[in-house]
Amino acid sequence: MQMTMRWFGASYDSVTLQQIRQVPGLTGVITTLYGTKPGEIWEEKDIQAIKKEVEAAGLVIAGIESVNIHDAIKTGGADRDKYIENYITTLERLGKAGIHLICYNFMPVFDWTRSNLAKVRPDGSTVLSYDQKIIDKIDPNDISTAMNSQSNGFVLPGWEPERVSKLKELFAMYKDTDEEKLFANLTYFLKAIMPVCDKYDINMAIHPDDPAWPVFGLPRIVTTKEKILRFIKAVDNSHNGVTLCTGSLGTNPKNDIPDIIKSLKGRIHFAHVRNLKHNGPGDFEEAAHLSSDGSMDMYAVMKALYDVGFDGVIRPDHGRAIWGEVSMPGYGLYDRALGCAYLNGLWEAIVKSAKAGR
Ligand SMILES: [Mn+2]
Repeated sequence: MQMTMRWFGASYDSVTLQQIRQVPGLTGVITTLYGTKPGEIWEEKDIQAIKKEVEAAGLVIAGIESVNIHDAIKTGGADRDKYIENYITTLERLGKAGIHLICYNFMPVFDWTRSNLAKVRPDGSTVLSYDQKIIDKIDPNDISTAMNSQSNGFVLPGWEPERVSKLKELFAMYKDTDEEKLFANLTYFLKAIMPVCDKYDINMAIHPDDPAWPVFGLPRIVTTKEKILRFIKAVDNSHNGVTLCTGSLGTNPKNDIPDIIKSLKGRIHFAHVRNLKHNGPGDFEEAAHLSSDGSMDMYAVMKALYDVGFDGVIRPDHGRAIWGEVSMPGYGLYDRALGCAYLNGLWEAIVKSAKAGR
């Protein structure tokens, strides 16, 4: 596996490439052209510039998170083929630049959602949390204001103000999009892009919906083992794969993560490994990576990845805010670095035990 950290680009991130470079065992970053909008074709010069910048710091771009999907593709709108063509052009340019991993999501209207971006834990650290009872009281038109008011001044991925200013329009676009239509639109998109993925050996890794249930009455289709296997089988090409995000799938305690990993052998191209603490139905908070700090068995997760022969890119996903660091919520340096060290430690123990036949 290749250990990485997400980096949003020098103009958007509080963490520098030089700091990331000093995390032991870390060789790459997951980045994006953060200023681009869904549907835009990425400029070759911009791809080259960020590649050079990352490589100058002694790192590589291990993948892109995300190349976002235009709403016309998600809703099956009249102009979706134009946006799929744009997406293919971007993939072609990324493939030519030697980038072979793309993370994306297929969530309607809203991206990842939380009710609190700085819940204070007993040790004084703060974490992102979600409580369905609080979300149920929020008008969907106010959720972006609620999220962005807690962003520490950073632009939150998926919550860019220019997008959320068009909420009414977006809800109208998705009016007729139920689960089945969303599924059909996803497979239509995947079938259209597979040839370019084959040509440039690009692994597409869909990110699960977060949380893993419908929010504000909008359909969500990347939430359970059965639903994931359905579109994996519908477009049966190894380049059609997933981002195994334990923190997203794990929001639903019924999701057995090691079992999901085993069922997706060969199709997990990217892993986001972090822990959560369940406080009650529909109520969870993010935790430190260590198993004992949350509700998940992180050893079992890493062991399952090892057992299916996972050799893809991994990142610790989110971290807590600790030691007074101010960053984009979930994306400080300190706790993600601790997460990297812990996951690397688990992995080393698993590999050595397996080799010793224990
Ligand atoms: Mn994730």
